[in-house]
Amino acid sequence: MRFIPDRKPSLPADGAPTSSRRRRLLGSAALSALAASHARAATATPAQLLDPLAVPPWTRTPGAPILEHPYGLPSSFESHVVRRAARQWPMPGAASSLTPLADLHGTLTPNGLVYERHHGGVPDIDPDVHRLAVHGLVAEPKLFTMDDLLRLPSESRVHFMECSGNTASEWKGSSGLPLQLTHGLLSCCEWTGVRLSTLLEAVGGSTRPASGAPPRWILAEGADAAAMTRSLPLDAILDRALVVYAQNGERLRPENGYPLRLIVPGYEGNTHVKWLRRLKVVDGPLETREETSKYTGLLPDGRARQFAFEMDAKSVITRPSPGQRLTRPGYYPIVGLAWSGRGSIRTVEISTDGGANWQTARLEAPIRDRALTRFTFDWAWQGKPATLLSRATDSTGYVQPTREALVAARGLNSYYHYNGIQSWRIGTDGSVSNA
Ligand SMILES: Nc1nc2c(c(=O)[nH]1)N[C@H]1C(S)=C(S)[C@@H](COP(=O)(O)O)O[C@H]1N2
Ligand SMILES: [Mo]
Repeated sequence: MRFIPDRKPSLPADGAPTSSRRRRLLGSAALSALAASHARAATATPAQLLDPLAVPPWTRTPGAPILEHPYGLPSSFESHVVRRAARQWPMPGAASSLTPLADLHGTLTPNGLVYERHHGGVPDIDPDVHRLAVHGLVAEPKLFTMDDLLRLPSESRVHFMECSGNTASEWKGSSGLPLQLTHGLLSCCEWTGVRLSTLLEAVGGSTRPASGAPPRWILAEGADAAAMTRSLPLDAILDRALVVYAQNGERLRPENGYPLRLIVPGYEGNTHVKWLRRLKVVDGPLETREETSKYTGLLPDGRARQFAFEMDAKSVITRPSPGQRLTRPGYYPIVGLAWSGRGSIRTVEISTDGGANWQTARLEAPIRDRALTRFTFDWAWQGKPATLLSRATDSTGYVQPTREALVAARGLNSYYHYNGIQSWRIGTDGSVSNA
């Protein structure tokens, strides 16, 4: 069983990230002000320290009792941090909602904010009745109950999931939309379940193909009204794919596949079949609807890209982003997220002048395989117009392309797999827009 250890970020004693650039940008005035307040804190009497602090209403009475919400909720002051839909869907069951990336911190998406994409609504599945069939080219085909699966060796891994339709809004140029609606078909969770290879061992292994036989594929099918079905190249995903029953420490949410889903790290979201009820080992792709009529990309020469499984390296600045505002010139951290379906993130570069100059951002550890990685770049806004860009390079050396390069390679009939460099425009008034 594989175990990916966490690396702790190296922080100095005061807990602030090490950056001489940041110190330089903060300026000596800001630093000496900081030093002065520390000195005051050291010499002031307790009475002086408390003096300016009024006693607010919530300190004057006892707070709410325990178990007011047996399942906890965010603060009522955070009620704007919710999933949103980009448009009114004609059939609300076949729709998507997007993750509010600009309001999130770190790299894990809270379960209630994981983006949703359903083709036939969210089924209400009784886990005691649900079964997973593993059959086809295997030694001992089997029906698993949830209890059977919970008794198999499990592992927990952090991976991003991105719908291949994410950011399709930008194919034809800047959409003007905010981050949640351009990049919000993206989440990252700690998933817990059984490795696909472990599951296949539990059915006696797949029957060995004769030499010269076609490569093995596996068909995954969901129990929802859409019966979402995809074929996947088995040997490529065998050691990585997980059949999961939990996300971020609790059982899957209904909208994310309760009680069971497939996670194929790095592959387009559509292959992460939810409400999983069947895995069939086959000797080639079965050319289902979702891999022929959908989830292919029409190229300029009239041919279509099929089985473009891996999500190419991509990054986006989450702060500042459209809808936010810089209130005065001075220090701003430019923060964002980078990810790659082919491995880990090696570097993220930032330009604040529309791509003329690039500088390297800091990456926050741990930098995990096929997971969101957070970056920070220390920046001083001069109070003038600026155009902010981020560009990711992954562990294979692949560099996130410009929109122009993508269009040159794929044309304008493509919808899926848009990973172009995103630009945010800062106005003289500090406003941020997607222009
Ligand atoms: N059974 C089933 N699995 C499914 C889907 C679906 O509609 N039905 N949608 C797919 C698509 S297109 C995506 S992007 C992801 C979305 O997963 P999420 O809703 O948990 O974010 O699930 C995939 N798995
Ligand atoms: Mo998707």
